[in-house]
Amino acid sequence: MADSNSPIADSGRSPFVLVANRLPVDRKVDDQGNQVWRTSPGGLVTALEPVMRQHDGTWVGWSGSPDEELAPFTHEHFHLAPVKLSAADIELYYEGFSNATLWPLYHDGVAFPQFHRDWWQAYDRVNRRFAEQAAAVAAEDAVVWVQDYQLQLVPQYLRELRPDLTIGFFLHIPFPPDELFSQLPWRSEIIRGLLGADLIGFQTPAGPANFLRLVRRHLHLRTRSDTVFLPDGRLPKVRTYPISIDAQGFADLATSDEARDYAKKFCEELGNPRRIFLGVDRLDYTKGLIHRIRAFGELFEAGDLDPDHDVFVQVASPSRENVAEYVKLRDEIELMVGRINGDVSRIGRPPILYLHSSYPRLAMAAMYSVADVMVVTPLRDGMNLVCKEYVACRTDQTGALVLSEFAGAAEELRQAYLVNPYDLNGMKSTLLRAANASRREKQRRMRALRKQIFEHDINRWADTFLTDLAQFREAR
Ligand code: GDG
Repeated sequence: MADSNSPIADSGRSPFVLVANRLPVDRKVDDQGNQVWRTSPGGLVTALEPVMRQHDGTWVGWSGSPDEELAPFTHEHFHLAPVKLSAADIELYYEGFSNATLWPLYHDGVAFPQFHRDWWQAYDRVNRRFAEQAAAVAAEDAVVWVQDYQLQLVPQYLRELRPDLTIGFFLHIPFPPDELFSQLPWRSEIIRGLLGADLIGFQTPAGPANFLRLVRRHLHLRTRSDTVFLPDGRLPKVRTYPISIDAQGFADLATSDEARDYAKKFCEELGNPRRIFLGVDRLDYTKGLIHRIRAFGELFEAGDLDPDHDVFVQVASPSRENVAEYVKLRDEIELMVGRINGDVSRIGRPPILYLHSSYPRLAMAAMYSVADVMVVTPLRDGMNLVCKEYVACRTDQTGALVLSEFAGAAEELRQAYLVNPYDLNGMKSTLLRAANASRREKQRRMRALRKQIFEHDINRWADTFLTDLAQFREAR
């Protein structure tokens, strides 16, 4: 591939290895028509870049294309060690077990999790492959940090292959209670897989509590406080590390001239409404889009919101379009929005602007900076970064955040307008309360939210996790 890539450095072994389902790069076509790699935008990539640079780190992950055999290479500050996935692996391990078994099961079962033995076998096989690649690129006594629900067996396989390594694991989505998790036919295997790590991190305190209970119940192991006692003498720790965003980066983006221009045009195109309500989500059934749109439909139909002056903009970025539940959800949403707009709209002014599309980060920051009310109402969410990005972009301390109690972020963002998204009337009245609050009231809340987010940004999250992991390494 024609690119600035160079083969991986020296011995190809790194003292720091990150393992995630996807590599932090996407393939793009440049002006000359060549295929090149571009670093993907995103909080995790931004946060880990300095760590990767400082430790000459290697990132293990899938390139995003099926059946592609790629040798390790270097792009910008990242050494990349690709893991090959066949079309069948993608269907069974990724779309199947990861996104149609684990994803719904770990999100309160808001959609039915499907259990298929061949999906599990593929998950097991692919996890082993990721572990083998990590083992191949990790230097003696290296630190390896494994990310997320697609790779829960990697810590154990990696430990078997390389007992010298220090292994951390972080789960980005909720970890479910016993009552749900125990449905999983392979529940003990997953718990054992995770216990290969020295440190297991979750988004909220419910994670460690649920996990430790399962360890006692299914593996009959002793636990005390945040520690598991394993028969081989190892003592893995289980703790909470709420993830965050590059708060200053978002604030800078939102105040840039380009974002201000974009925001101005955006408002003009909307007809400069009195109030903008905004939702930004991946199109996912966990994000509560149906409940949210229904609430807005009722508010417009009842005249509580006025289509001449109020608009609800919903950005739904395309996601997992090969998974059946997601196709169904998209149809349902489009039917609902069409009905509401048909019933309520005036010519040229639909009350709900539904955008099934992805936008550049600059556009997102611009939209956040002009949204009077940000509506983040997932049915269950590990953390939710969108609400934190909104707060970071409110450099003038205005705006109101309506936030679901079931987002991990609600544990920290107590000054948001908290709602139960299943309680339609409660959600409607809170939306109106947030929209009609005095400027003073909104500023008081926003100031507190901003303090929290700027003091607990993504760098602090990564530093805290890696410092704890290094301590356990010393203690070993
Ligand atoms: C998982 C967990 C946890 C969305 N649309 C566009 C776009 N985005 C960006 C947002 C935000 C990110 O995607 C979404 O992050 P969330 O946290 O809201 O949700 P998940 O994707 O479900 O993430 C979640 C997270 O992992 C981290 O641990 O918080 O609970 O489910 O950054 O801005 N970005 C751009 N265009 C879009 O159209 N550029």
